[in-house]
Amino acid sequence: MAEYLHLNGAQMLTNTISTGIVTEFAQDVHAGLTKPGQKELPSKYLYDTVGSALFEVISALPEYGVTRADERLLSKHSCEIVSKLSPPILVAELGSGSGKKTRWILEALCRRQRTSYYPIEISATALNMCRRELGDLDAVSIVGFEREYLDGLLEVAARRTAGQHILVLFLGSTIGNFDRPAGIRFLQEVRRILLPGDSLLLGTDLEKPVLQLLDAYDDPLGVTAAFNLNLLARINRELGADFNLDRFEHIAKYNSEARSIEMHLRSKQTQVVNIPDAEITVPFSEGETIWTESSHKYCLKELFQIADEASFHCAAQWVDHEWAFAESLFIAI
Ligand code: AVJ
Repeated sequence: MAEYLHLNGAQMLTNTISTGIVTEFAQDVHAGLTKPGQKELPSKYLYDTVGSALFEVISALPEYGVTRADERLLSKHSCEIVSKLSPPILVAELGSGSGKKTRWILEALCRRQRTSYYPIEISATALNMCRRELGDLDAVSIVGFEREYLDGLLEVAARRTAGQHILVLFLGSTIGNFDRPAGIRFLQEVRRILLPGDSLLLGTDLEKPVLQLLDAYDDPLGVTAAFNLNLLARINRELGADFNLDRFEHIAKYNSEARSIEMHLRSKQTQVVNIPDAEITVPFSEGETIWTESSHKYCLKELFQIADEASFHCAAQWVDHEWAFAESLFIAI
């Protein structure tokens, strides 16, 4: 124990001596923009108050069918989905977003039981939207966790009473933001927190024609561009940086090897940006990009394999045919 404290203290000391960088956001910006080769920023930082609002608008765009497909499937099939679970169930959602599509699952569950619902979100804005959206469901008690997914899920698991099963919702194809190996590792971590008989409802966007994807991630109205550029605006607001947004542009490109659509911010000219709170000055050459997000697309078959690799059994799938998207129900084995 003493050893542990000692090591910990030493580590903290090194950190404070070498840098005055205080927030995790500043640390991640520092690491991503000083990386040799491709500069990058973690996609989770797209969702501040402005970014969360812009994502809601993206979800309403005709070119972006992901959220509507997810909602359609849940509105049509919630009763059938819930019928495959053994009660009593408590619900944990990784990244609740606005909570709109979760309503269908909660209503289906409420026909059988009072339901505890635990949204887990790093975005306080999204948590508030979700509380407002679902607050009217009388038979549902909502306790939100402003945490990283796995930390939040551990908290939920600690609240499980004997005989209760956990249903984890991971909707909207958020898993697509991980590359394939990291996605599997993440599901393995989720599985480690669960018990046999618990379940995971996983929403995934499916492979579709490249032109359709490019339109979905670079819409003509420029909402996705604003969503992406807001990350630089956020660094200006929160870290005192001097990004000139006119000197960067949003681009979407398909990575056929990874089967993912990528968002980047491309520097239109040679320039230097100061980010005081991340203690860096960042040079950009003309055409250089910051990689901000990857959205991986799946095929139905590989989801069975993914389930196996994470010690789940894929018990059922529901597919939307208007916009290729699937819900897969994984049961922990
Ligand atoms: C919310 C992560 C599922 O990857 O499609 C939308 C985010 N990025 N448009 C996605 C997003 C650009 C979205 N997810």
